Amino acid sequence: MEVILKKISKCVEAGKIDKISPYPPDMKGQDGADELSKTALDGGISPTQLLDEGLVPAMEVVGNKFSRNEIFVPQMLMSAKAMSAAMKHLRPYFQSGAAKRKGVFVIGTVCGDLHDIGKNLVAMIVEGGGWEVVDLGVDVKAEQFIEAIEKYPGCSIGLSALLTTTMENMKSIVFDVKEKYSKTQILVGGAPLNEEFCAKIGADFYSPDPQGAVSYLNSTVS
Ligand code: B1M
Repeated sequence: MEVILKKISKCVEAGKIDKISPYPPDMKGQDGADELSKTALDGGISPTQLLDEGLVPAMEVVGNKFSRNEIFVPQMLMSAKAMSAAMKHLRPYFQSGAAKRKGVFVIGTVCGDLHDIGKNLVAMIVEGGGWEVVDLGVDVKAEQFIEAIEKYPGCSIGLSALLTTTMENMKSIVFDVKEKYSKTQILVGGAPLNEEFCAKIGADFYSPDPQGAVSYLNSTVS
C-alpha cells in the first residue's frame, strides 16, 4: 500500500501525468499518476488515504520548491497536471461524500483583468492541497464573489490581479464582500501586489505564491 502511494507522490512531484506522457524523460513508458491512482483505489486504498498520504504531501513539496525558486512555472504546471490526472479518479468519491475536503476556495481574476496563468496555478495547487476549488475565471466582479459565498457558505475567496490598474479594483471587491460577509477570509495575490497593499485594502492575507495560499487556508481550519 505504502509503496504505491510513494510512487504516486513521486509522479506528482516529477510531473508524470500518465503512461503515454514523455515527461519526464527518465520515467518514459512507466505508469503515471493517472494509472497508479486508479490501481490504488481499485486495490482498496481509500480515497482519503490517496489524497492525504499521496497527493497532498507531494503538492506541498512542489509548492515549497517553487517558493524557494528550486523549480519554475513549467515544472509546477506539469506537477499540477499530474495531480489533476489523479484527482479525476477521486471526484466521484467527493461527490458521493465518501471523501471529504478541507473546505471551499473560490478564486477569480478581478474585473478588468484577463491574466489567468497565475490564478490557474493557484487554483490547481490549492486543489492539490485538499480543497474544493471553484474557479470563477477572469474579469470577476464583486457580485459574482458574493453569489459564490451565498452558494458555498463558509468558503474563503481568492483574488488575483496582474495589472497595476486592476489591483485597484480589489479594494472595492474586498469592501463589498466584507460589508455583507465580514467573516469571509479574503486572500489576494498577483505580481504587482504586496503585504502593504493587502493591509491597505482590508484583505486578510497576501501570498506571493500558491503554496503560501495553501498554508494560510490550512491554518484557518486547523
Ligand atoms: Co499582460 N501584462 N497585458 N498579458 N502580461 C503584464 C502583466 C505586464 C507586466 C507586461 C509588461 O508590460 N511588462 C503588463 C502590466 C503592467 C502593469 O500593470 N504595470 C501587462 C499589460 C500592460 C497587459 C495589457 C494591458 C497589454 C495591452 O493590451 N496593451 C493587456 C491587458 C489585458 C487585460 O487583462 N485586460 C495584457 C494582456 C496579456 C495577454 C492576454 C497577452 C497575456 C495573458 C494570457 C493569460 O493570462 N491567459 C499576458 C501575459 C502573458 C503577460 C505576462 C507576459 C506574463 C504574466 C504571467 O502569466 N506570468 C506579464 C509580464 C511578465 O510577468 N513578465 C504581463 C506568470 C504567472 C505564473 O505569474 O500571474 O504573477 P503571476 O502569478 C504568480 C504569482 O503572482 C502568484 O502565484 C503565481 C505563481 O507564482 N499569484 C497569486 C497570482 N495570483 C495569486 C493569487 C493568490 C496568491 C498568489 O491568492 C489569491
